[in-house]
Amino acid sequence: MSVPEAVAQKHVKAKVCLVGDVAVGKTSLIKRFVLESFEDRYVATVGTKVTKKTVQVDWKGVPATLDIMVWDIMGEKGFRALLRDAYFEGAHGVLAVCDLTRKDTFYDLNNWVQMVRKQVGDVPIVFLGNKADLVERVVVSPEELARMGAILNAKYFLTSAKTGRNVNEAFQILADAIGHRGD
Ligand code: G3D
Ligand code: MG
Repeated sequence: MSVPEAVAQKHVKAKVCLVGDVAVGKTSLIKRFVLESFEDRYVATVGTKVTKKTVQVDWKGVPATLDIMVWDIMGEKGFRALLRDAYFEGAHGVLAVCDLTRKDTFYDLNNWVQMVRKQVGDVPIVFLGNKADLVERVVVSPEELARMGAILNAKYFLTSAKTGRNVNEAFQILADAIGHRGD
């Protein structure tokens, strides 16, 4: 009688929410991460969309397959308190995105983090300074992001949904942080 050689790997699931001002690139980053594509045509969307991507992580030290359920906010103008509860309910981690070419979106990271902490407590948060490909238009420096990250206890990445720079890396670091906590 044959014995199966491979023991089934642990399989876990996590909810990740993207936050950040309108047009910073949240939907584009998700498309890049999940579908490995970038569409130049902007499609205004309404409601919330969830997509899934599977990555490998250490789950409290044990290798595991993690299904990341990625939640995208759409129509941020209508992002009222009622929607907020449902959006953040049970979130394990958050990617907070700003547009490196618009300073106000960087300052708003602070407000987004306060909202996240209020809604879901102390989950891992990673900052993404997005649109790093628009080199001549960048007005937010890596040092500023680093400082904000240190104050708000978040790692940060300079990303581009357009070129793909650091997109997988940012999602993986967040997945690793979620796996490290393992809850
Ligand atoms: P949102 O979901 O945060 O609202 P979107 O943002 O993903 O819809 O992106 C808003 C606009 O920024 C889109 O352009 C999109 O193509 C562009 N964008 C997103 N990420 C990047 C990036 O990394 N680099 C560059 N150059 N552009 C990016 P339009 O012009 O269609 O509004
Ligand atoms: Mg969007």
